Amino acid sequence: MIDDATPVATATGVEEFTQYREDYLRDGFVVVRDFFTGEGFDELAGELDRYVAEVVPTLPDSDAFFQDRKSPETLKQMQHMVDPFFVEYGTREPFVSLAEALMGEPVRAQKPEWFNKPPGTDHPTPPHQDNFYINLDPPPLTMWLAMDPVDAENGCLRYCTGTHREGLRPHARTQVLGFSQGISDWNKEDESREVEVFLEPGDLAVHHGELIHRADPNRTTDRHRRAFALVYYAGSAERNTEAHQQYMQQVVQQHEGMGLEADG
Ligand SMILES: O=C(O)CCC(=O)C(=O)O
Repeated sequence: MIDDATPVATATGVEEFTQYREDYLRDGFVVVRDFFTGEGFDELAGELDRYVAEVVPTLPDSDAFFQDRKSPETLKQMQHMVDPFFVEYGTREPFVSLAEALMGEPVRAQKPEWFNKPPGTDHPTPPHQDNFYINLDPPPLTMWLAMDPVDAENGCLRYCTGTHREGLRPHARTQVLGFSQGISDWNKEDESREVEVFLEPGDLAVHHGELIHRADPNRTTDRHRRAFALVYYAGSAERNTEAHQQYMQQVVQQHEGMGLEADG
């Protein structure tokens, strides 16, 4: 059973985005410039600020990750955002139409996530494949909307082109909160296939759930690297529940090892 996504959503503008499907299927990612700008972007940015100020202080440790819990400005990740504004955000246009165009069938949306690399923090994103965490067939896709300018200095995403066509790689436990598992046989050839994804606010990167990706730490002293993320499941997707339970146990073990309070 899949209980962590909306029911299959209605999309009304799929044709506008079918042009991106060929590149997505070949490379495992696409970048759509100026995807979400203007009033929609400003509203989202304002709601994210409100969520950070008002909701995050009420969340359990397992739903909002800090580099240093005692310093609110080091907030680096929000999981499965739960208030009324966000809970069904993934059913909105233009996100849901792009998801359906890329997936080739109607989709379901997970609750949104938010990723930051606060300035001056040593917080790399280990190489991983999202479907090692999510365990769906067919694999999901992730949309990553830049809320700040993103470049090599502040920790842009790095996509390993074409790796989504080669299956899941072995993962092992990491010390990075929020990314409990990383690829354990990461090598020079993977690195040679990497594409750096530089984005401006409102640009969107979308990656296939089995595309290998990672990001360096933010090496700047004054620039955040915030992104709003939506994960979509194919309407027909089935979960490998055994693999998923195993992954969830690994997350719990990581959180316990780091002294985090459990959710619920
Ligand atoms: O923001 C990051 O550094 C990583 C995000 C990521 O791995 C994802 O959205 O799948």
